[in-house]
Amino acid sequence: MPDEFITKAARCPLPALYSIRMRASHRGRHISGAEGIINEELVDDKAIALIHRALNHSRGEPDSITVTIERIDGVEVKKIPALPICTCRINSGEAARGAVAALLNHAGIGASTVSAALNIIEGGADESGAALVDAATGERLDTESTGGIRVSRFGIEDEALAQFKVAAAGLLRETRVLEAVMLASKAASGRGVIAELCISDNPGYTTGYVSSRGLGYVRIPHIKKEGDSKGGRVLFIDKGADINALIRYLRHTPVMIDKFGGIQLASKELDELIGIDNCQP
Ligand code: PML
Repeated sequence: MPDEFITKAARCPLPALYSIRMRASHRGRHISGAEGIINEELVDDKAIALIHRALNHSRGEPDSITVTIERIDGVEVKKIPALPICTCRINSGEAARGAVAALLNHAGIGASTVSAALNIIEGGADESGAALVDAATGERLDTESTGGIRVSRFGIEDEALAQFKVAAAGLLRETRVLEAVMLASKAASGRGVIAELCISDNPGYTTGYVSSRGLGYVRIPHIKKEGDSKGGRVLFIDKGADINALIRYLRHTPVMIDKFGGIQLASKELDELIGIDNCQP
């Protein structure tokens, strides 16, 4: 049959998937970034939403916004489950620091590596990506570029998203949490990643998280003071990991979350979280 008689639907029986990524900056300083993997028919709306978000960010007005839209063709999309979500009961900055150290220690990361990670995040280097840090020594492993490694090309399937929305009803900043959980879930699925620590660089957002495959996604309120725009991510990496392969995976492999991992809305004591070894009820 000549090509012109083959309808678009027959050539593309499944809707095409697109990776969409936004990055905004002001004089080279990172303002915001966001992304998703979405069906073709959502691309216009998502692009507009990302531009709107870049223009209305509490870190300031950007002078450069880049939106990249890329069709995912001929590449296998890896499916992963979302990490389960829970919140540690915290009422002070000091308790938050203690919880970060205890949770990471539970994941096998020593105190000196935790303080190396906090120095990177709070050093004010304004990195838009994640720092990769040797879990045993605290040494920085991503040396080939500045700005860290952006964990990229991830999305969530409709059913898992619908389950998240029902379960997270009533949660403040639901979209921010969802995006962070998606990123943390992709990061945790990378070979050699032991755990992650994230502190938001948004000056008005004081909840961060520690995540790992064993702990799940543990939210830590009061991880920084209101008004502080220093933040970032550190991924703690196992000694024998193939760093180049891991960086390729984190940046380029398309990943879809196909299972919602559950969310516990009521916060839990640190001891309880460490005792049960993940966020599942
Ligand atoms: C960010 O977007 O700046 C990081 C978000 C961390 C979200 C923590 C949470 O509330 O679960």
